[in-house]
Amino acid sequence: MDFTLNDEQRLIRQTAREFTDNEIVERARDNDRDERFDVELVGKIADQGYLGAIVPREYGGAGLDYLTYGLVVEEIGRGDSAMRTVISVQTSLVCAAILRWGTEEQKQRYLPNLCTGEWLGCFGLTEPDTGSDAANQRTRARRTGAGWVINGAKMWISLGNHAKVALIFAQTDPEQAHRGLACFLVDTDQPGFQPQPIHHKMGLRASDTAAISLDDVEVAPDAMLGAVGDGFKVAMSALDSGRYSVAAGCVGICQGCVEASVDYAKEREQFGRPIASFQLVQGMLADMKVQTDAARMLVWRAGWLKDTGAPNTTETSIAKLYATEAAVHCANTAIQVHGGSGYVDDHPVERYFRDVRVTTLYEGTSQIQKLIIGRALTGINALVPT
Ligand code: COS
Repeated sequence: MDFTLNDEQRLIRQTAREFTDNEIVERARDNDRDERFDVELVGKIADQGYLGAIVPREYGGAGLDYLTYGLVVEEIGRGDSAMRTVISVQTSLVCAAILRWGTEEQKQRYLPNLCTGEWLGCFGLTEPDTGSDAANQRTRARRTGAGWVINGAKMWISLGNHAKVALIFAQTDPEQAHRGLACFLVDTDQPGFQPQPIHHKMGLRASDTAAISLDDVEVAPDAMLGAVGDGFKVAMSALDSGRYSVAAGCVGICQGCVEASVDYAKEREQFGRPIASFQLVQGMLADMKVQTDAARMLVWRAGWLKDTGAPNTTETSIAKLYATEAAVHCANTAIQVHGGSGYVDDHPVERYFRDVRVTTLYEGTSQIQKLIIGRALTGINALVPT
């Protein structure tokens, strides 16, 4: 593995860094305070090409490889996880699924609009009673003469109130378990599709999150992504991309914690000298730095594997597990370095701490990642009774 970035990758990373500092960082605190989903900023992110980063140019995307996509996501994640979530959902969960499973007609119809940000997309897998056990969908799809009718509910759906298209996972035949699942491309203007904003979240307050009810939502026969029975694989393959994106965003949080803490520790004086000169403070900075570098290496390895086309589900789970837990640790430690100043939102570490907490929960909890890794090690699926 050669991790030397080429000139183009360095330029793309530098551009993403400057864009983040100039456009995202300055709005992050106010958007967080106001729980504002900043549509104008999403438009600027789309103009940068980040919403279709990994989509080939022929469908309107930027045509980046995964490693380079990870560099962009890291930079945006350093600025604001709410905006990073927009990229992760749109690019990894929605575009990647359409790219992998869509017919040519579906790709032509959806991808250009998603890449330009004209349309946002959301990923409707989680339900009020279905989280880790993703195969156990309560949402039902019933075949009719004219197509399908969907009934059910989805929960914690990022971009759900603003999306124009929703990937909705539904069970067509409960007796088939995961082999009865199907994924539908649902137009959110369709009667019966009703999103409700979820407020008062601990973090990601500037991210749009919805509870969605689906009451007799009619979808056309050609609105299915893949075939009946492919739904679970559509979801899992999308999560292979989504987890990578979350992990890359968490490397950004780690990096942001290191930079903010080093700056603060060199400025802040106690006992007549900068706190950066104390060994215990340097110890905290060193711990953060080691975790940041280790997380980045794991993300780059997963990205490199994706780019070679090799299987990478386990390595993606390793990167997601490590990077998200490292980011939780770094955010907590960064507040320790900042002392009381880190307890208010004058410094980004307060927001990092709240925003990062969800990353060990969504797109598969840390426990689910451990089960995936444990299964790869032992060959035993711990979720199946022996
Ligand atoms: N890509 C494509 N297909 C995959 C896949 C992947 N990464 N992982 C599994 N599959 C396929 C398998 O090959 C299998 O196919 P067959 O039916 O042809 O044999 C099928 O999917 C079922 O796989 P498996 O037996 O591994 O399913 P499990 O029920 O054991 O999966 C886990 C368990 C934990 C892996 C899964 O339920 C999971 O990831 N849960 C967490 C869900 C999640 O992240 N929720 C958050 C929602 S997004 S915010």
